Amino acid sequence: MQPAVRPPLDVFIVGAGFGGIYMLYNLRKLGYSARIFEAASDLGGVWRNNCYPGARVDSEVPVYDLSLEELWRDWTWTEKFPGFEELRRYFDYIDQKLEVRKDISFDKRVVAAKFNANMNRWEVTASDGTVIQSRFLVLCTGFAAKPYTPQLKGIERFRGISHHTAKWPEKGLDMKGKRVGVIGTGASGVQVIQEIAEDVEHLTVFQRTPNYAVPMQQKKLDELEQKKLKNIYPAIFEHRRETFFGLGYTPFSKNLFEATPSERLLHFEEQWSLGGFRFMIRNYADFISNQAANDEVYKFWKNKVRERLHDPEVQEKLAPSIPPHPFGAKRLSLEQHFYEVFNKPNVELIDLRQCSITETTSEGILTADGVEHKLDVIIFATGFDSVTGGITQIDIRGLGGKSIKDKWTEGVSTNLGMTAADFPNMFFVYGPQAPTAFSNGPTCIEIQGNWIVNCIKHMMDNDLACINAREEAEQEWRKKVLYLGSLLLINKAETSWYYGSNIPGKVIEPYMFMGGVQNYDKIITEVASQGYVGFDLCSTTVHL
Ligand code: NA7
Repeated sequence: MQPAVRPPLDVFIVGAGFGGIYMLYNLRKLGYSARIFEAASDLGGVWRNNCYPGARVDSEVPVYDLSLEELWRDWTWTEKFPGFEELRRYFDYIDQKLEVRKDISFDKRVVAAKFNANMNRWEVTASDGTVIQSRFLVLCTGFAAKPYTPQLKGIERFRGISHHTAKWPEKGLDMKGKRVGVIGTGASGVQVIQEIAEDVEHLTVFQRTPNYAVPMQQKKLDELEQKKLKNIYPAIFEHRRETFFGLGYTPFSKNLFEATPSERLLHFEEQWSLGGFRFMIRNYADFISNQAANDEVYKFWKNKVRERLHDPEVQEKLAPSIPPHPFGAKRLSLEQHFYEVFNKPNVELIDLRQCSITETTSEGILTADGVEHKLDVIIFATGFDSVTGGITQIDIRGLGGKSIKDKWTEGVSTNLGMTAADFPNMFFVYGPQAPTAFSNGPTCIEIQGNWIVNCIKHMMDNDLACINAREEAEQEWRKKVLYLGSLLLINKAETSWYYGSNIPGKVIEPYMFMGGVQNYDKIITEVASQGYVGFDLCSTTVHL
């Protein structure tokens, strides 16, 4: 039996996180029909899948809020960096206010999308066989939608429980009194390690590259304090889009060696104690492009971390004398008591650079020194096929049946980090070659979301059937993205999802626009105001 084909929608959206909700609400407000398919069973995007112990956001509120419809007026956070449970409640609250759920189908994983050039329509298929047609397709799949689990030899033999942090069981997992191994010490690893260390019987941390984690400086927030601040929230939201990382932290303009050593020390200490990403963003302007300046920052960080660790061997593993990569070349993580965990008698740190994993046994993990680490639970905190994975895991076919995955085999090319040539009427939010994850999520999503909504409106108002990015515009954009990446020391990390080098076989290149949110906003606004220069807009059907 053929699946039923429904009448076309104006816009079909994939994903019900911040991006999808923002798109849906704004499109609906203009009177367009729009629908979301979401693979998970509820709202929240990344906060639906990442429900491991300790999962929380690294952007502080209210900067992490959606600024939409003054939602913030009736919402009060309890923590400066909220955990996933509170973030899920925030999504419920958004639904209460904006009634988004009624236009979302949950437990619907989109597996394919095909552009019909005769009708200028996308035909989207879900894993249950549902087919939907729409004029426009907007992918809001998020930058961390495809978890990566390394294929450890013998993993099928392991008799205990194993989970990736981003595929954590919804009902949770009781690890009290268990022997737990965590592979990976990125943002997720840091969070889960510091959260469970107290409760588990024994924790074995398998670290490949030390994480340059900095203090989150978490804080409880009360209602009164937030109430007092609310009159400046509109200014905060306005300001965040004018800053490099969209977080509202104004960067520091001075170069490191222009400051005296004592001035430097005071500045480092100040940013360190203010917490969050300030130690990175408000650090000296040249630390991410000048190796000598970077070395000074690393030295400060190393000493701070070492002060908190008792065992010199552990100090050397977590904060090595010789940095494995420049400070900030990989995304820093925010920690609360991560380093103190390694002073506990029930916690063991295995440095995989000295002694790698050989295989998984039925009882645990065997390392190259012949030691079998006996485990009841293995946690893979091993990251994602980031930025592109959420898009390429869907079989998306544009003009001439060309697939997006094939298009990007030799490297990513997009126009403005929102569209791709030969994939007409398709947009993506918080994806490749945009400030994605090199910025605060909601800031980037709102900037891109507004641009896409306005573009769709322009098409509708002018009876245009089709918008397609031009190849030459795409090549220009790619050049810009690669050039901006080359200015930073970021390309010096051996395995980094910023560069795709964390995934075996993935093309190694900068996957994001690293030129700053405010600059990105200016560029895309200019393109629209010039009548979508770099795009072909047509009122008739496009054929290859
Ligand atoms: P990340 O930051 O990609 O971290 C993954 C971690 O897993 C990292 O420490 C990796 O070591 C480690 N890893 C990956 N593969 C292996 C293998 N094969 N063996 C051992 N260790 C491995 O992912 P997260 O989930 O922590 O964070 C992703 C982003 O999501 C984060 O930045 C936030 O923006 C939210 P490596 O450093 O590559 O040596």
